[in-house]
Amino acid sequence: MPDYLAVDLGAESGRVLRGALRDDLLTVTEVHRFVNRPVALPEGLHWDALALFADLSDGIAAAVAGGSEPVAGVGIDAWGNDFGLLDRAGHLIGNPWHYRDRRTTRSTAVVAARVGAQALYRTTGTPPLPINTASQLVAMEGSPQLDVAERLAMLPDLFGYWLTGDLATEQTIASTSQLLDVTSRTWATGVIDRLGIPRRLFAGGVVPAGTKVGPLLAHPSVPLWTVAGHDTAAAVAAVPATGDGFGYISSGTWSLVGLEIDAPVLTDEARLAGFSNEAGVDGTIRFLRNGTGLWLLQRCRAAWGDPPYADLVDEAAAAPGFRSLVDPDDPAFVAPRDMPARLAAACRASGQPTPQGRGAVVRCVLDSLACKHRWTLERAEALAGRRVDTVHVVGGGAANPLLCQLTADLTGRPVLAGPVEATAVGNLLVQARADGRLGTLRDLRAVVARSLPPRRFEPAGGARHDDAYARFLALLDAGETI
Ligand code: LRH
Repeated sequence: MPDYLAVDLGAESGRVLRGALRDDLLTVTEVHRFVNRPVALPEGLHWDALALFADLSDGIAAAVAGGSEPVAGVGIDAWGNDFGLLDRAGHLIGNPWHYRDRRTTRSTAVVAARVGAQALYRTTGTPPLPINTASQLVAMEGSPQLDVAERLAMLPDLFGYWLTGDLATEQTIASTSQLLDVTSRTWATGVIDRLGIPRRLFAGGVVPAGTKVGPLLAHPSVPLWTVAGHDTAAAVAAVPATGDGFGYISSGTWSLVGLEIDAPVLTDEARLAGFSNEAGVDGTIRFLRNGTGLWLLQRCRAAWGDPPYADLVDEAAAAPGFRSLVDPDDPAFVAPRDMPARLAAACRASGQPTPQGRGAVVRCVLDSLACKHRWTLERAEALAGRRVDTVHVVGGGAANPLLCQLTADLTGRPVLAGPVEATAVGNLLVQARADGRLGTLRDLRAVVARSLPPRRFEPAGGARHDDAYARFLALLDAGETI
């Protein structure tokens, strides 16, 4: 039985993982891990696409050479929104921008003004966010790079193009652009025209997850498959749910909280609450909200000299709960530096005690994330008209027992935590299925539940959590930062 390789690119690190599917059990081993170091140039913040490509290529070469079984496929997933532009010779023009670069602060208003906020949402299902590809392209207006650009490649597709020489644009990653029609899953040419973005950039069309792209140039016996190129879509595909009544939190740098539904919710309420209808595998819709997640903890940890996460979580568990709360989506927390000081300033500004010491700061972050998880889950349920009985937490946050317990306590639903490697697992299983080895999405999830059984956290309930949540709601009302 052959193995598959997942290239999984995250904002902090990238990995190449090997997946072996034997008797409907998946085992995943990490082959290669590398740092992802954004580069700040005078003009702004970029990804180092060449370093990422060199690292992922090294990982693939090591995996193909090692291992007892042949490799039957490679798939690439990455964060959403970002892209490279190719010239008419197919060469990359400039360095891909980082979605955190500040050049897009005014773009969302421009995008909405040109298309109309309602019409834009009804067509694309995406609310205005500065990180959207649409916002980024509008911010590039007048750039000579756009004059010579012939094609746009979302980042996982760009790396796939470099691996094979063939550019395939995959649906789930394209749906993070705010330029894909949510209903037809083809490029929204009307929106593209109104935004003044050259239509030729989108000439190639869009293919679903599980499409064979072509053989790798460096390893001709190994094909590249499109997987769910958007990491969140790959993670949602790997939620080990056994029924339909579940909500999910893909918990990493971001907290993506939402539901899987069959048809998009395109109401004004959903738009104003900031919900996206992103494409999932098999025509599903990921109705979710992009919220700030463990980014707050990652940046605190960096400010403290990178102590182990486990130490920080232990210290937070020992600190008193719900003393001070912040809205994780407060724009004050977007920039990476001085996070503990920014959190303290937000607590002071809202008349709460400033957290003293690492444990108290981390506790403030985790309590606040759990409150925002509840807020988002309840909004998703109300907007989609559906109540969930279980919340699956997948991704890095599933390894944080305090965050999982607090999320169970606040939402009042059992939390099923794991797999931590959900993005890679989704990536691998989409390939195995495209290769004819699995059936429906439900079958795929059953493999995950059997191979990597989730850990269960029961909600504790109690007035303490409701009081804390009432204070959190008051904070949101005062800040209006949703
Ligand atoms: C999570 C994620 C998220 C957003 C953001 C930029 O890693 O993909 O869904 O698109 O990164």
